[in-house]
Amino acid sequence: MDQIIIHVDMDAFYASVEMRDNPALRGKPLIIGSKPTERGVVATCNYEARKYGIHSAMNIKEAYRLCPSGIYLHPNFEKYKAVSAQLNDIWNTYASASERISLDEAYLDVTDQAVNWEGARRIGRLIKQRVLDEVGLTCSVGVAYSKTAAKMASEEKKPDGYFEIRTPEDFVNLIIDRDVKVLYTVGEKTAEKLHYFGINTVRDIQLRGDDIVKLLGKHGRWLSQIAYGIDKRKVEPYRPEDAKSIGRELTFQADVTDFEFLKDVLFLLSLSVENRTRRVGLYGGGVSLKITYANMKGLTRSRLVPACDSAVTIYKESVRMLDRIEKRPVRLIGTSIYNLSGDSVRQLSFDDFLTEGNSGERQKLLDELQQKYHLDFAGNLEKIYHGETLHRTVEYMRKHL
Ligand code: DCP
Ligand code: MG
Repeated sequence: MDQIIIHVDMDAFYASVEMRDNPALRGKPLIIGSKPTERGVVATCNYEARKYGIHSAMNIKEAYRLCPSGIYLHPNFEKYKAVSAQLNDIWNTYASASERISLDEAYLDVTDQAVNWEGARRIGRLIKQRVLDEVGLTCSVGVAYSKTAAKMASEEKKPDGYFEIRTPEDFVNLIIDRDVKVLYTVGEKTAEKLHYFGINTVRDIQLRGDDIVKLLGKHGRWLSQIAYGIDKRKVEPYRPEDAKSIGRELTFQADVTDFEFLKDVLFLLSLSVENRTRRVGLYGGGVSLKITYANMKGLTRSRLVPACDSAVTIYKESVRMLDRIEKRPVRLIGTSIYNLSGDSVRQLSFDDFLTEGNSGERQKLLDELQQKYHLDFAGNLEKIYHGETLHRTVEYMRKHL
């Protein structure tokens, strides 16, 4: 055995923190995200609410239709970040390398500390116990020979789960007849494509390796490896705040000369950056704008800002920089935040992400955008955050200028 990896993932994270701190919420369907009267989505919900079919990223109106008796709360990011820091302190004790994926999830390389599988089991159990005793929350732990298998294992017995996958054979036996979506990196889009070509299960991927490489290229090669349980990736000691920046950029199908349109695009890009930044619980100390002109000449501009994770700020700062550059046809535009840190000396209270200082403005900008281009995001903003949909939306907007 080359490595022993633990994947730990909190159960219904935001919702569990709220239930921990307010016993009155326990045992009832609890949905964290927007309120039913607002526009927005479900960030997460507790397991009682999941029985009604509610899940992350669902339109809040749809959630309300499924469960009008549920309790709907705004998220409290500051609190989740503090809890996340506590969790990391516990996890990291047992790992030679720890890779934070989001506020509630990490890979731990425990090869050295564990020595063998019995040792790994002790560590896995200990982590669960300490998280419960010291933080008052449950988590699910997967112990395995690879990252993919460890993630699979932690999901296998959720919530409050514990599961081991010691060998590639065990991994393959577990998933061979499951839908391709079970594999890490197979999202809705890829699954749809594979299904279309009659590749439905992991077994089909094994059998049709060549087709899959033809169909998906490099991603296909990865999938045909992972279908046999082969994953040599190491746990990369990484904290999201070590990343240099979080950004989003977009190349247009045809060059853009209308700078007002560019501003609208910047708002969508800013929403996407905001989403990613909040998911990892960080703030930016600066905003930067990137442009590539039609003649391939590029430029970037940056400005320092107070701890920032909001789309409105990213947008406004980017627009301010855009106003000051030469107006020539643009081929690519991007915005990002940099100088990332986990701490904020906040003037704004984040108790509630929709009553946040500029949330009225955020909604106003969204409404204007929708009217101008005859769009209806109603709860579908989550989709915009993914590159492909963002790209399609922007091209649609351009045609409806
Ligand atoms: N989150 C979010 N938007 C999403 C998905 C997740 O804001 N589309 C937030 C809320 C979650 C947290 O990230 O509490 C962790 O995400 P997970 O996918 O791990 O979901 P949970 O921890 O809530 O539930 P599970 O028990 O399935 O892990
Ligand atoms: Mg989780």
